[in-house]
Amino acid sequence: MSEGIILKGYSGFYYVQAGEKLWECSLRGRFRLHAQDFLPGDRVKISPLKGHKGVIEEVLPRTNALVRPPVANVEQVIVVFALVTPQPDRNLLDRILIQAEAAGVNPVVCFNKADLALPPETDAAVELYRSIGYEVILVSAKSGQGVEELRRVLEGKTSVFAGPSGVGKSSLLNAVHPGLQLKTGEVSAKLRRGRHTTRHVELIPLDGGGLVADTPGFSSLDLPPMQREELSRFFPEFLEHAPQCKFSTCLHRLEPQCAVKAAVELGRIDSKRYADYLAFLTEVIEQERRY
Ligand SMILES: Nc1nc2c(ncn2[C@@H]2O[C@H](COP(=O)(O)OP(=O)(O)OP(=O)(O)O)[C@@H](O)[C@H]2O)c(=O)[nH]1
Ligand SMILES: [Mg+2]
Ligand SMILES: [Zn+2]
Repeated sequence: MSEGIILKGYSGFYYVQAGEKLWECSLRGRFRLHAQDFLPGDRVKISPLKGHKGVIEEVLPRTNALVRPPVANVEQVIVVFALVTPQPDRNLLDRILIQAEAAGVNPVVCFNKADLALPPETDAAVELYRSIGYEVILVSAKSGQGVEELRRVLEGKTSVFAGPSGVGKSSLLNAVHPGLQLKTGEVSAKLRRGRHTTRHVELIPLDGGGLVADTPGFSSLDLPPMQREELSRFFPEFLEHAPQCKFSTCLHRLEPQCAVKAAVELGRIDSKRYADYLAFLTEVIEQERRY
């Protein structure tokens, strides 16, 4: 038996890389009812059949798994948004950051289409997330700006791209890895959205070592299950203010003498981030009721 990693699942088969070889594997009968338990990124034991065909015998324990995109054993999430076309959906960006942190995966924010945006606009988005403490890179699949930096970020690690349709995830991978020829699609002029060109999650081995998943874009994402008190830990910029709140249990919403709200009013915390926090808090409280 040899050990390998699932690169993708497609119409009942799993493509497993073991050593230099790519195996087309089916599942043992007893696994077939649980096919959703096999994700790209899963480490598996396979026994070879004829040629490049094999059977998955066993799946090894995971270190983590993301819900969207569904990939296991991830080391970092590259959160890809376009600076324009489509305009960044900041609420979704903040959700993806929370998902990554809750799964224990390092996020890297990647703003693409730098060639289309003017400096004041680009600086605002980049500076905001940098000031919070996130690693941010500014790239253009079209002009090549930042592509070398992205290549270095991906080298030797298992990464996944996450973001909406049309932001340029596949285009960036094509730029990072010449010769790849992943399909890319226009952004609809009418709907100002991407057209869901990428249909499946696929881990791609990189020349410099490492794997990166190209993934279908998505526009909604549920928050991970948590208690209401936990939410603020996903907003690192609140941390220095929260100890000055009058109540130690402050949810930074309606409570009097809240230092977080005061910081928002003084412009020390971004008001859109705070608005996302409040919207997420409502959602978390609704979720709590359902458990
Ligand atoms: N101007 C400009 N256009 C870009 C850039 N990157 C991608 N595009 C264009 O944006 C459109 C969408 O690119 P894709 O790579 O298909 O986007 P995607 O994120 O993979 O989309 P899905 O597969 O649908 O999730 C295409 O028309 C690309 O040519 C860029 O840096 N600058
Ligand atoms: Mg794509
Ligand atoms: Zn408070």
